[in-house]
Amino acid sequence: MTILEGDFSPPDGRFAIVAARFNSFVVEPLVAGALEALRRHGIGDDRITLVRVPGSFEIPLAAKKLAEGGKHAAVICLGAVIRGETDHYDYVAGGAANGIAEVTLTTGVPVIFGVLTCNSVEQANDRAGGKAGNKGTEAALTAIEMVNLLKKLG
Ligand code: INI
Repeated sequence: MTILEGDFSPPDGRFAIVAARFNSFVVEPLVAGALEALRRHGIGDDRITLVRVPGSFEIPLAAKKLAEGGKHAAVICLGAVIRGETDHYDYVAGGAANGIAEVTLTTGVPVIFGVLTCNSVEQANDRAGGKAGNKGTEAALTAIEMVNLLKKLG
């Protein structure tokens, strides 16, 4: 049997982070967690591109440009959509999720979904370094694993 899976050995290539400014009190800890994970896996700042966009809805377009550019091994998307009084939440969260899924499949570049979709600020804080960990860190680790897996898949 052949089993192929990515590991967390230091990967080659550049990594991009696309971060939404909306709900920055949640997104900035996600960015910090992602940067720390990349650095701890041997990816220096000279190999990291950080792109900021207004909100999570704008993440897919920036991710598409980066993925199509061919200079990045992976793109890590970070944002926080928090449910409010209106159905705007559903459009923003759905647009971000569907857009990111489309970009990763059409480009073949790992584009990681690190966009929190939460019912409350408390839930979001829990996932941005609180009791549920840091989803930015997890997104960066997922990017490293996928880059290493794709190298094996050829
Ligand atoms: N953007 C977010 O990243 N999170 C949100 O919770 C959010 N809400 O709730 O409105 C949000 N809206 C802005 C959106 O991403 C776009 O920037 C805006 O609609 C312009 O296209």
